Amino acid sequence: MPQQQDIAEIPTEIFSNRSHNGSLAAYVWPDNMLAQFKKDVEQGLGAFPKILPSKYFYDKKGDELFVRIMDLPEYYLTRAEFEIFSEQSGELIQALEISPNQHFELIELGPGDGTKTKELLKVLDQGAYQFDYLPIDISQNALDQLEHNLAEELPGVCVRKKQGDYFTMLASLRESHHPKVLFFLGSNIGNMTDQQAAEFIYKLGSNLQPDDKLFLGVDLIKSANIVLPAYNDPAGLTKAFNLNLLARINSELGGNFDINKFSHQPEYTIENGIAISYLVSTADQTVTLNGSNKTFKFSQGEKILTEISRKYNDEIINNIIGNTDFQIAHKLTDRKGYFADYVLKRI
Ligand code: AVJ
Repeated sequence: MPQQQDIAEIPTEIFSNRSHNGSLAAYVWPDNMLAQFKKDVEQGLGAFPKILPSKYFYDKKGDELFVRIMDLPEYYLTRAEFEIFSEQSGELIQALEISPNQHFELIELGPGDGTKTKELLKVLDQGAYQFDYLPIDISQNALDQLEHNLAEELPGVCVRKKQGDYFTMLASLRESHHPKVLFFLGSNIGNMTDQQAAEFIYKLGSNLQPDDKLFLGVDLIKSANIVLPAYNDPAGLTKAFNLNLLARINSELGGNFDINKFSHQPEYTIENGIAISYLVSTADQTVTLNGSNKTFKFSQGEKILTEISRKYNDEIINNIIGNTDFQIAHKLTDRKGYFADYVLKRI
C-alpha cells in the first residue's frame, strides 16, 4: 500500500489559486515574485512530507505542455466541459436567469484561450442578449490574444479585458449595477484544498450581489481507470509537466536537481475523490539552491507532493459552499457524466 497523504495535512497556504493556461506569462517575473517562489520552494522542500505549490507549473514551457495535455485522448476533462458548452448552451443560458433585455456582465476567471466560453458567447450574441464579456487574467499576453481572437470570430461581443489578480479585479467591478455571472471553469478549483475552495468561493460571493451566479466547472468522482490515465498519459506529457517544476527551480533559483533521478507518480483514491501527483526520488540524493545555505536531502522513494486534482460530487460541493452565500441552482453534466458545471446562485 502506498502511503496516502491525508488532505487535511496539506498546508493550506502552499496551494494558491491561479489561472491555468493564461498564467504568469510575459514570463518575466518581478523580483518579489521570484523571492516568493524561492521562499515557497525552501519551505516546501524543508517540510515533511515535501511539497511544492502547483501554481509554479506554469512558466512558458508549462503553459505549452498544459495546452498539449488538454488535447490528449486520456485528458477527458476539457472535452467533457466543451461538450456541455457546445451541446447545452440553451440550458446554460436558461440557468443564468437573464432575460434578453437585461444588460449583464459575464466575467471569467482565467479564461485561457476561451474555447469553451466562445461556444456560449456565440449563442448569446445571436440571441441578441446584451452583455459585456470581462476576462480576468494575470497575463496581459493571454488577454491580448483572446481579445484579438474574439474581435475576428465574434465582432459583436463587447470585450473588456481585466489584467490583474482575481480579487483586485473583481473588487474593481463591484460598483456596476448590472447582474453578474462569474465563470470559473476547467476544474481549476480542484488544485485547492476544500478549505481553500470554501474561502475562495466565500470571497467571490462577497464581490457579488444577491441573484448573481457563479458558474463552477468541476471534474466529478469516477473510477480510477478513467481518472488515473488522465494524469499518467503514455505520451509522457503529464510527466514532463510535473518534472518541469524541478527544471524551473534549476533555471530560476539555481537549483541542481538531477531531473533523471525523479519519477512521476499520480495516485487516486475513489473513496475521497482526490487525485494527487507526486515526484518520487529514485535515489538517495541532496539538492541545493544558489545563494541558499539550505540543503535538501531526499531518500530513495521519498515523495514531493506537487499537485492535488480534486474530484467532486453534490455532497462535497454543498460542504464547500455551506458557509458561503451560494446555493446550487443548476447542474449540467456531459453525456458520460464525467464533468459538471454547477450554477451556484448568490442568495
Ligand atoms: C488545470 C488544475 C484542472 O488538475 O486536471 C493537468 C492541471 N495537472 N494535468 C488538473 C493538470 C496535470 C489540471 N487543472
